[in-house]
Amino acid sequence: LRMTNDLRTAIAENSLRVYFQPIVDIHSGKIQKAEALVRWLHPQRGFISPMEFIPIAETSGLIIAIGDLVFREALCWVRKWRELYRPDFQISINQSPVEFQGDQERYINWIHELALQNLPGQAISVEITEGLLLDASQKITSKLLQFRDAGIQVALDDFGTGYSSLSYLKKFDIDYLKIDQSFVRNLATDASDIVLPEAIIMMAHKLDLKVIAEGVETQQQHDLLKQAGCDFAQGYLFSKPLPPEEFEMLLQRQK
Ligand code: G
Ligand code: G
Ligand code: MN
Ligand code: NA
Repeated sequence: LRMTNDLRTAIAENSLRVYFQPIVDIHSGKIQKAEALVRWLHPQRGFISPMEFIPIAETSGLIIAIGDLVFREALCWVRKWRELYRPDFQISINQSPVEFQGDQERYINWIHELALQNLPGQAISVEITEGLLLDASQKITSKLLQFRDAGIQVALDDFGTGYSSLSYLKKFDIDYLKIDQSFVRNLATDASDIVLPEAIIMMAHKLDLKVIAEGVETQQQHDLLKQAGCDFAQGYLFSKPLPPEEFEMLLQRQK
């Protein structure tokens, strides 16, 4: 309860921060996208991980305000970065299941906001988890269609760790699979570990999906994934999540 109140105050006082982690096109080496990751700078406790406060935000309903805040912040930066550095730059936004299952009206507002700022839907993408697709309710389906119609892309986050709802990949219009870090971690130490990413990449491409590998920390992991045909990579090899001003310096340097 204490945490909930602190979190409510943090939102009101604008002390949540949005960091950005680069997503690199494996073939050109260029930063083409970023994932928005929220950070809470607590006045006494310092930075608190979203792993700790997102669950609290979900049960208290504050997740909606947090998601909207991340969306607005992402929009502001993606607009600038498309103008100055990369016309097709995209920022991906995490949507927790609770949040995604909420009111549809909210995403109508997002789409409206994009239009107001003269941004195409492709300026953002939404990361959801596999579990959501298992519950193939009308509510889920209509939201995915709503995104599709607006040009907003959809990524399946943490792919391979959940329910592996493979049949749903065909059924729903998904744009990206994000291979979970756990498949990337041992890539260099165990040669046979490339087998699963390879299979995921091959399947994804047959279904016309692009693949983003997460948690890429070493050049060796990167090279193996590149060889396997992976499209994008994200991880400490390139950069940890950064405050927007620092992220912008990376983009500027690559221009
Ligand atoms: O950066 P990392 O420690 O930052 O993130 C931890 C977890 O918190 C990840 O699973 C990530 O998806 C989640 N997360 C980070 N930012 C957001 C956000 O803005 N919304 C939601 N729903 N989850 C987020
Ligand atoms: O669940 P999701 O994939 O949205 O969360 C991404 C999480 O992974 C964030 O906490 C982010 O800070 C973290 N992360 C990003 N790159 C790396 C990496 O190269 N190694 C590790 N261990 N974690 C990473
Ligand atoms: Mn994510
Ligand atoms: Na992930």
